[in-house]
Amino acid sequence: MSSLPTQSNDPAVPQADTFLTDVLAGLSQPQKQLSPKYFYDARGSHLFDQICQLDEYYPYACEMTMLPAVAESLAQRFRHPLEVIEFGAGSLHKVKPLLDNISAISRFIAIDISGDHLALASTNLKARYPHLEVTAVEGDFTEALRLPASDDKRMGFFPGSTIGNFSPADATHFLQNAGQTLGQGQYMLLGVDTKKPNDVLQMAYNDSKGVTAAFNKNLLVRINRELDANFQPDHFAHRAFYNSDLGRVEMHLVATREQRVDVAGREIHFADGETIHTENSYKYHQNEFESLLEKAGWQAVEWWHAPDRMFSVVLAQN
Ligand code: AVI
Repeated sequence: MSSLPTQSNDPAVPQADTFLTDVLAGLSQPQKQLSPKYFYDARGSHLFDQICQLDEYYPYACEMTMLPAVAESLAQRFRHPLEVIEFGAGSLHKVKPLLDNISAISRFIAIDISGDHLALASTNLKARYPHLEVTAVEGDFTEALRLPASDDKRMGFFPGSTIGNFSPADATHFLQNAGQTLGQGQYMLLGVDTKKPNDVLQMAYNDSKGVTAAFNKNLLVRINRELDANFQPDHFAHRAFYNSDLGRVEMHLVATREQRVDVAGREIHFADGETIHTENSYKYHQNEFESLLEKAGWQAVEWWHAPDRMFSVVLAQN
């Protein structure tokens, strides 16, 4: 199987009509909502990379600081050829500490919904690690996928606390599917964001430069471009807050006036102050996340924690 270019893992790739159906269904709910998976067009992926460089957005820096030590400890555990499969791979920054420290890694398979972004990132990765076999798969990593056959051990890699963007039920479903994709007796390395004081979360999701606000509003720009809609992004405001009852940061787009928007010929009404719920970012205690893993057929094998437990990484086996 050739390592490049990006290949499409058919039914999983979101088609324009799926996007339209999802958007119309989401905007027809009493609490309007849009899936955060649609944030990541080219501009959205770029804005997310910028978020990761912000001082206020601690998850990226915490995890990047932890990963070399995590990788050194994994290098002791994995001494035979190991395939690493990254789910929702994005810019492929996070895998570099693994590639730099775990010599057993024989092949890297990157799965992401944003094909163009992934193809470019894979080409750059291949240039930096010329001996590594790199396969880029454009697809919906939340579904079970068919990987190229192999006898090597496999370790799924799901960093960045992206698992927090799923509801606990969807996270369980994702972990079950990942278990099917990887096979029995395989491993999964996950970044998990932890519960912490409200003000830290408040700053992380309401950054002073307004990058998170631009990331949130870009969803409307994307809908305008791809679905023939006429949202006026300036008529919406970014809102993010920690919902302590549900243990999650919520992001919304708030209509700053009453308005009507046309989406592919369908008129959507917004009352002044009405919101579109665009993202949840769940935060977990270690025991809560272990229960989630167990429900999905995984066992935590080893945990690593950033200072003050600002962020955690866990290795699980199924
Ligand atoms: C990708 N994901 C883990 C990010 C998060 O923190 O939930 C997305 C994000 N949303 C706002 N800032 C970052």
